[in-house]
Amino acid sequence: MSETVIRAVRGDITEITDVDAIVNAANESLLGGGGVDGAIHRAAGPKLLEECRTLHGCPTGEAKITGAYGLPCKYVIHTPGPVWRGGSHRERELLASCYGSCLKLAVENGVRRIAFPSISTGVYHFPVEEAAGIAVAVVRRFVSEHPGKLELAEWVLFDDRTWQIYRKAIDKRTGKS
Ligand code: AR6
Repeated sequence: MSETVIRAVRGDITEITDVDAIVNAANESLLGGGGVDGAIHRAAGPKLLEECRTLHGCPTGEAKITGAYGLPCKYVIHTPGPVWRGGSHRERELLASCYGSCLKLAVENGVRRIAFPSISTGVYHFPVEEAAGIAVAVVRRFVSEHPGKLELAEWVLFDDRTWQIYRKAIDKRTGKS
């Protein structure tokens, strides 16, 4: 059984062509917004919003799946991350739950290659180092508990600083640095 590749790449998640699903850092309405959510809806086209309207929102920490329409993948997995409010409002637990919910939905739908953005670290202000540590830990645990299910789990990071932080979090856990 080949091992799951876990990596961080720099780029625009709407342009990733070699995955089955991309994850959207959404809000509870699932009706679009700014940041990566806005970019995903723009690239997918209006049919994505039409499908999202049928879902009636999603609680923070959970996830829902839709088609990808104009995007070069099969599915979009939407997850509202927690807004950072100082760290004592279950933010860490909710962020971990976002990653866990997305991964569970992914394998239930036969997704073998998945790309995440940096959930909650934009307008929701979750500190990036901590978010990266949580994200990498949840993905690693899931992969070890579901061997052979995923070929690739990656983060596609828009800016250089965020990319470097996720790279470090991944390297730390593989003992590379
Ligand atoms: N590809 C990859 N990453 C991106 C892209 C892109 N095309 N565009 C932005 N990012 P944010 P959040 C990065 O604010 O903090 C929306 O309005 C961005 O640089 O998009 O979870 C939703 O509707 C940052 O590193 O998501 C919600 O209301 C990361 O994506 C709210 O924002 C996440 O930033 C969610 O806030």
